Amino acid sequence: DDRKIGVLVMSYGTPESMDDIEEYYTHIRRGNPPTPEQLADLTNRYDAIVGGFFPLRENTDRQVCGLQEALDAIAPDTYVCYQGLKHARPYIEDGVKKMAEDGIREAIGIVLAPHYSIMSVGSYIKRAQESAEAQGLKMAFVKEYHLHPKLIRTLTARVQHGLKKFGADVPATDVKVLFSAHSLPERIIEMNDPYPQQLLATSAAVAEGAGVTDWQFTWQSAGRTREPWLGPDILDTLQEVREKGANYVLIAPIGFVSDHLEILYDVDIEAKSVAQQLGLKLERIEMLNTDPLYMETLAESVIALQQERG
Ligand code: FEC
Repeated sequence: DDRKIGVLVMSYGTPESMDDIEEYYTHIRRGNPPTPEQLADLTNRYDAIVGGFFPLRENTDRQVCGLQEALDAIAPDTYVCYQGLKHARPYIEDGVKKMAEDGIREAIGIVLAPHYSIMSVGSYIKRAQESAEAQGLKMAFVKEYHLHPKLIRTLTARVQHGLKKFGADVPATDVKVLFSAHSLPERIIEMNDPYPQQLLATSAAVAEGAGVTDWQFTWQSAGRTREPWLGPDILDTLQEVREKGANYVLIAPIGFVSDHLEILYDVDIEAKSVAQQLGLKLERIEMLNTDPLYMETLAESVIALQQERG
């Protein structure tokens, strides 16, 4: 239906099966195949979380359906959602092509990541924009939604719920809250990238909403490359807060919106095991996945941009 407005929902992407890990990893590494050791290491991490099942794929599918429903509830028969992944099929370019084939002339792009960095959301947008131009499609993009009131509200509720995970005899004031997000190479700082500031703004708003005063922000999941990445890394932060006397830590990975490798392995297995060695009790907030307030955040961001466009 060419009167409908396309919505390209973009997400990181995950392999379809264990056999696809090499192709996926090669794509992330911009065409450079991983060494056998690197491939084995990544395969082992997927094995450890799921053993042949990739939760991000299903979660992204559900989020796209959830956004479609949220859009239909606010503006029936107006928007139609498509999926485009950064590192797996259907790629961003496949999603744009599909919209064009379906006769869509005008579309909005949005990424399933709330904070803008030129190296993250910026690169999704660049690829979508280039392909839209090639297909003769008019596209506009939601760049960020990290302070949308409904996003803050649902993250706040999740932190409040998380604070109770330590049991009735542990008062919330005894818990150190660590907000986290995916690290990026340090050179984004020289580019004046808004990513670190936006992450701090979300953290501060959620901490305030939840009445948390003892919190800090830390990075996680830094890439395995030679250049320096933004720190402090979560594993070092755990050690530091332990040395300063913390007994209970709640991780709030506000830079992510789904259960996937960076949560189920990097936090739930790796960080938990370091915490255990340090004698720290560690819990984490539940990820958003298809949280209705998150779906409304996305839908309202899309609609606001479309209205602005006129
Ligand atoms: O569950 C899954 O299958 C996918 C989990 C996953 C998510 C994710 C999110 C982000 N990444 C970001 C940046 C980078 C940069 C590099 C990089 C490398 C990897 C590797 C894997 C991986 N990332 Fe990722 N990322 C996920 C998975 N990421 C696997 C490769 C092995 C490794 O280093 O661990 C470095 C690329 C290079 O080598 O040059 C940079 C950012 C996000 C959060 C925003 C978003 O979702 O787009 C930023 C989920």
